Amino acid sequence: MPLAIMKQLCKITAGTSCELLRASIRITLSREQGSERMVSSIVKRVALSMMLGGFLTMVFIGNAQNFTDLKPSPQAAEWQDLEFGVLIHFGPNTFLGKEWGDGTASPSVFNPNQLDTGQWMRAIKSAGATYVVMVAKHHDGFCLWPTNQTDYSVKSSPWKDGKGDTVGEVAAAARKYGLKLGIYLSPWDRHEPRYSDSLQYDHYYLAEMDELIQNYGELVEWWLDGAGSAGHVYNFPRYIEELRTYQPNTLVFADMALFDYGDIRWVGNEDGTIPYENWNVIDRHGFLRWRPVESDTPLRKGHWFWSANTEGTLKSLSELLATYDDTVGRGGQLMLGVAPDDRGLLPDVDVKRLAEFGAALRKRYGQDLVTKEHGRPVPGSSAAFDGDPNTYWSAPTGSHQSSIEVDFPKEITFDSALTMEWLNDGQHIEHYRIEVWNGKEWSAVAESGAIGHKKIDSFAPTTASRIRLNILASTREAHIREFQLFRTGKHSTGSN
Ligand code: FUL
Repeated sequence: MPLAIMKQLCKITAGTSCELLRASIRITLSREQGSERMVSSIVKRVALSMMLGGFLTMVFIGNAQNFTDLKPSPQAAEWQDLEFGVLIHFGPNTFLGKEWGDGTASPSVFNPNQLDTGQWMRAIKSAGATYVVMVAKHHDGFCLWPTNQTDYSVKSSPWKDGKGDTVGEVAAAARKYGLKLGIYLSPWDRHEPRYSDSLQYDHYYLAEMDELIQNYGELVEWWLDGAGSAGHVYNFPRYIEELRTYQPNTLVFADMALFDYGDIRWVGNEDGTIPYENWNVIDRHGFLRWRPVESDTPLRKGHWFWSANTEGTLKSLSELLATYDDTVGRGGQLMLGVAPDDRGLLPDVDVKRLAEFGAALRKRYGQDLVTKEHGRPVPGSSAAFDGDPNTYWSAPTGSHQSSIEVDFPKEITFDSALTMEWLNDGQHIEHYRIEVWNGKEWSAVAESGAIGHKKIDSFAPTTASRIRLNILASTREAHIREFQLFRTGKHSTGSN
């Protein structure tokens, strides 16, 4: 009997495990002569613990995760290339001067008489944004598309005699102007009576979501706002299942406390700052996930919705430029909030500021000195200096240190560097210096840690003809999409 069991187990377990099992049975047999029942039960116990051990080993190996081994999905890599999006808030709050409506406002207040989503998109585009996320429903529960799930929507408003569809107009204009589209559908709903019943509300949210994900074309981002939801239980896995069915490439933004396994994480503030260092892989309850960060911040300080007499809160150009450097320049996504006014137009001052922002960004980072001043990269590294982020240079396989260098026919003066890591194989660079040759040795103008999608370093104006990116530590061989140099004239802030 014990031998039969052993043979069975030998088929289940393999190699050395089987040897161990045989040895343990041999010992058992010699000690427990004649007690077949006892042997059999010990064998069963040994077998069980070995099977359990094997199972746990398999689970462990299967789940073994390493921060720098994780890679982004193709969708995440593409989304990170978008870098700068705009979040649009518009609804009854716009007409009532509120930030958070309580869901009691009459739909009759929603009546923009000059609504022009083309004007919104032109202004957004002028800032250099690549996509828009439209708030289809804020916490007040009012739906900006003619939903069949509630009467609390544009259908009950005087705007276009209840025949309008703001989400539809935004979707059409975004496509016309070459901007990708995302949707914000607030989980917290202060109007809908079913909100008090989690199960019923899940059905309601799902039905609303179904309309939005099936009728407005491809969506690049689905925004789950965590505000107001403390204590409410949502069936997020079900929502995301539905989203993935119809929009398999949409990335889900969510505060980590709201939804454990979103695709994009909230930065934790609305100031337009991403704390450095910024790594894309995050440990959430022991589970590692590629979850890049997004920083949402409104164009008018403290105002996601438009309200009268708040022009003074409009961020200055220098604040916006600092925001860009502290978000995109730290490898994250900038999500800037804009708010059409009660006419349905972006106010002139906002339009002007957006255009100034875009122009200043192009002035700062539009003309790379490496290409402009005919920089000559060391052989083999030209892909990092060609101004094309679709090509990249790779350090020798398996290396943990490497450098790339460029020299110029004439000295150049520069005060900023923009470096992009190719992330498709994971994020690897941990420590680097930007150095100039002073005739005798290399000296550092900037020293920093993670690079990630994009890293902007700023320093005092420096003049040199030989410049290098010296990668001092990378968990695997480094991959660099771009190493660009600029003379921006910005105030020196040192590297971070
Ligand atoms: C927050 C909301 O409460 C604000 O009203 C706004 O929508 C912002 C983008 O997210 O959590």
